[in-house]
Amino acid sequence: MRLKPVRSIEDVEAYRASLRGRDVVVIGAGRSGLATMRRLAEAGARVRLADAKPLVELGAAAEEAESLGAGVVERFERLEQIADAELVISSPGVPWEHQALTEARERGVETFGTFELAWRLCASPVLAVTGTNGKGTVCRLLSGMLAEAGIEHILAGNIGMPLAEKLDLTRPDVPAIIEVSSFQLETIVEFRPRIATLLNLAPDHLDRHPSYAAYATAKARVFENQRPEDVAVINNDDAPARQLSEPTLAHKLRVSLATDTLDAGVSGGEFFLRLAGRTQCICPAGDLRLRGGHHLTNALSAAMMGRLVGTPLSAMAAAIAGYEPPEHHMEVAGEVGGVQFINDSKASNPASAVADLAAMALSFVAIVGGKDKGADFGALGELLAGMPRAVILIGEAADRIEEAMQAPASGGGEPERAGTLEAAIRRAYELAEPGDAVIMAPACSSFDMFRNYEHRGETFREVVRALQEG
Ligand code: UMA
Repeated sequence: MRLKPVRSIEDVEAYRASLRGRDVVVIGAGRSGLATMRRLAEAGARVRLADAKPLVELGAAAEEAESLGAGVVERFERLEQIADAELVISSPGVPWEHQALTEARERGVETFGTFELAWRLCASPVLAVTGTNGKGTVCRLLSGMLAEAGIEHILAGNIGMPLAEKLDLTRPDVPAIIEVSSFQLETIVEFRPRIATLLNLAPDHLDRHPSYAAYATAKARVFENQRPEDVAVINNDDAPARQLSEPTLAHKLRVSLATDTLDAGVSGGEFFLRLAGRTQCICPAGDLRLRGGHHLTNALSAAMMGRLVGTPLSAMAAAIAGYEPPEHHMEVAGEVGGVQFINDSKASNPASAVADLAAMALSFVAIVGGKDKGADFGALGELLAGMPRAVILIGEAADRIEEAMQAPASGGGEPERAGTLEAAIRRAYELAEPGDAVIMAPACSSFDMFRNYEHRGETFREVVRALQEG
C-alpha cells in the first residue's frame, strides 16, 4: 500500500515561501532549535535565536546563529526581549507555560513548537509513535523492518534526531517514522500523522506538565487532526490508551496480548496480523530477544505499521529476530563472580522500571532512584517490597520510593541507601548471590546526579569494569 502524505509538495513549498521575511524567534538553542533556525534561515525568514543561557554558554550555537545572520537573545525570560516577533517557535524542552510563551499567546502572537514547523515543511507521510514507554523501541523495530524490505524511510523525532534536520530527505514516497513526545505534541497545531500509534500511558514528566491529565491530553493530541482515511494503532490492553483513542476519527487497529480476536496479537506462540479479514503469521514470538509482554506489544505495533506501508512478512520476521536493544536498555554490562550486571538507565519513569523488573528471569538486587519528577511510585514500591533480593536507593527520590515500599499494600521492605551510584553498585554486589543479577532500573531521570541517562549508564558500565578488574 502506498501511503500518501497529508501535505503535497506544493503545500510544503507554499508554506516555506510564506516564511520569507517573517520575524521569527526560535526559543532554545539545543538540537531542535538549531535545526529549526537553519531551516528558517534557508527559507529567508528574519530569525532570532533566544535561550535562557548567557552568551558565553551558548558558544558554538551563537556563532552559528551569527554566521546565518540570525540574532541571538541571551538570558531569555520575557516577551519584551523579543519585541515585534511575528512567530515564536519553542523547543520541546521549553515548558508551554513559560512566561514568555504564555504572554505571546495572550497577545495573539502565533506560537507553536519546533516539531510543528518541521511537520509543515515535511513532504513525507508520517508514521507517528507515542506513549510513555516503548516508543523508541517501536520506531527502531519499524525502521529495521522497512530496512529489511528495502523501503527507503526516515527515522526522526524525540529519538534524538529533530525532523527539521532530515527535511531534505522527505518525499511523498519516503515514509517518515517519527517518535513523538508529549512535549512535542503539546505544541502542535496542524500535525496530522497518516498512522498514529499510542502504546500506553502512565504518569511521567509531572515536573513539566501541570498534571497527569495535562500529560494525557498532550499525548492524545497525536490523533487530534486525523481523519477517517488515517489509521490509529492502539494497544488495546492499556486502558488509558484505549480511552484516549476513543474520540479519534481515524480507522482503529487494535493490538492485544489478552485476546486473539483483534487486529494483531499472539496465537499459538506466533505473532499474527489480521487485516481485511485475513490472518497472517509473522514468526514465533520467542524470536524477539527482548523480555516482557510489553515488548511483544511493541513488536506487534511496529509490525502493524510496517504492514500498512507494504513491508513483507519475511522482512518483519527478520527484523524481529535481528533486533538488538539500544544502549542503556536492559543492557548486560558484564558479569563478576557469577553476578550479572544489567544497565537499564533508560528506565527513567516508574512504569518502564516496573515493566523491566517484572520481566527479570533471575533473582536480583535493584538499584533505584534519581531525580524526583513527581511520579507515583505506588506500583514500583509494591514490586520492590516483594520481588528483589535487596533494594538500594539513590538520589533525590529515595525518600518517596522508600515510603511507597512501606505502604500498607506492599507489605514493607527494608531498602538500603547509597550516596553515589558507585557505592550502590559495590553494595549491591556484596548483597547478590552467584547466579543473581544486579540491575539499575532508576524509575527516575538522572539530572540530580548525572548529565543525562547516557552518562548514568556509562558510569554504571565503568564501575562494573572496575569490579571486573578487581
Ligand atoms: N531552554 C531555554 N528555556 C527553557 C528551557 C530550555 O532557553 O525554559 C534552552 C536550554 O537552555 C537549551 C535548549 O533550550 O539550550 C534545549 O532545548 P531542548 O531541551 O528542547 O533540547 P533539544 O536538544 O532541542 O532536544 C529536543 C528533545 N528534548 C526534550 O524534549 C527535553 C530531545 O528529547 C529530542 O531528542 C530532540 O529535541 C530531537 O527531537 C530528549 C528527551 O529527554 C531525548 N525527551 C523526553 C523523553 O524522552 O523523556 C521527552
